[in-house]
This record gives sequence, C-alpha cells and structure tokens, in this order.
Amino acid sequence: MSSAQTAPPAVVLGVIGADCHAVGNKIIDNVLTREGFRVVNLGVMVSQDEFIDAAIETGAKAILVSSIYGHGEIDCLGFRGRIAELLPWNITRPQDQRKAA
Ligand code: B12
Repeated sequence: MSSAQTAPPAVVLGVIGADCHAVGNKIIDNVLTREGFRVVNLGVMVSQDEFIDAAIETGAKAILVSSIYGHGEIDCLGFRGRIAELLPWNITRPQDQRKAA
C-alpha cells in the first residue's frame, strides 16, 4: 500500500477572527488526533486567508472553524465562497442538495 493510501487525513483547525478562546480548540485537537486525523492546528485569532493557505499547503480534507466570542457570523462572511473558489472541494449547501433532489 502506498504512503498516500495510508496517510491519515489532514484537517485544518483554528479559532477565527479576533477570538482568543483557546481551551475548546485544544480539546477538539486532542480528540481528532486521538481518532487518527492529522490536525493542523492554527491556534487562535486566525484569518480566513490563514485557514485557506493552510488547507492548500497541507491538502486538508476539511477546515474546522471555532468561534465562541459572539462575532463568528461576521468573521465567516464570504468564507464559503472563497473556499469554493480557491480549494478543489465540491462545496454544496444542504439547501442546494435538497433542491437538486
Ligand atoms: C475563559 C473565557 C475567556 C478567557 C479566554 C482565555 C483563553 N485564552 O482561552 C478570556 C478572559 C480571555 C475571555 C475573553 C472574552 N470573552 Co470569554 N469566556 C470564557 C469562558 C468563561 C470559558 C470558555 C472556555 O474555555 N470554555 C471551555 C471550553 C472547553 O468550551 P468551548 O470553548 O465552548 O469549546 C467546546 C465547544 O464549544 C466545542 N467547540 C469549540 N470549538 C469547536 C470547533 C469545532 C469545529 C467543533 C466541532 C466544536 C467546537 O467543543 C469544545 C469542547 O467541548 C466562557 C463562558 C463559558 N462558561 O463557556 C466565556 C465566553 C465564551 N466569553 C465571552 C465573551 C463575550 C468574551 C469577551 C468578548 C469579553 C469582553 N467583553 O472582553 C472576550 C473576548 C476576547 C477575545 N478576543 O476572544 C462570552 C461569549 C458570548 C457569546 N458567544 O455571545 C462567554 C460565553 C461568556 C458569557 N456568558 O458572556 N473569555
């Protein structure tokens, strides 16, 4: 089996915007690492660009965004569109999938 087949899937993790709440992020990192994922943890106060750059560099399968300080909706504005534009992922919203069915 090649190393590409056995390599654990990478996921990018971080706390978006100006949010500095660090504890939940560390717990998610620990759990995912224990479950066999390769966690690329960007820590706290991460910009949209940093999430996208890390996902491109590591070939990640997912971006996991944490936000608990109440400004997550603003920090994530336009994020989905930028991911769809810059990453080779097939991004469909649940409501679009329902319409297509
Ligand atoms: C500790 C704390 C702080 C510390 C943070 C220290 C640090 N470096 O971590 C300090 C004092 C700095 C702080 C500051 C602020 N805080 Co504060 N803080 C807390 C507090 C008390 C605990 C947070 C915590 O660590 N919880 C424990 C962890 C384990 O839980 P968690 O973070 O929620 O993570 C779990 C889940 O959310 C989930 N999860 C988290 N991320 C992700 C990601 C994914 C992908 C998934 C699947 C799941 C997941 O899984 C985690 C494990 O179970 C909470 C209140 C509370 N009881 O939750 C307020 C709280 C989060 N803070 C709050 C606020 C408002 C602020 C400030 C804006 C206050 C201010 N006016 O200055 C600032 C913001 C600073 C900033 N720039 O981020 C509010 C947020 C309100 C809101 N969302 O509407 C809370 C809820 C307090 C409150 N009731 O008002 N805070």
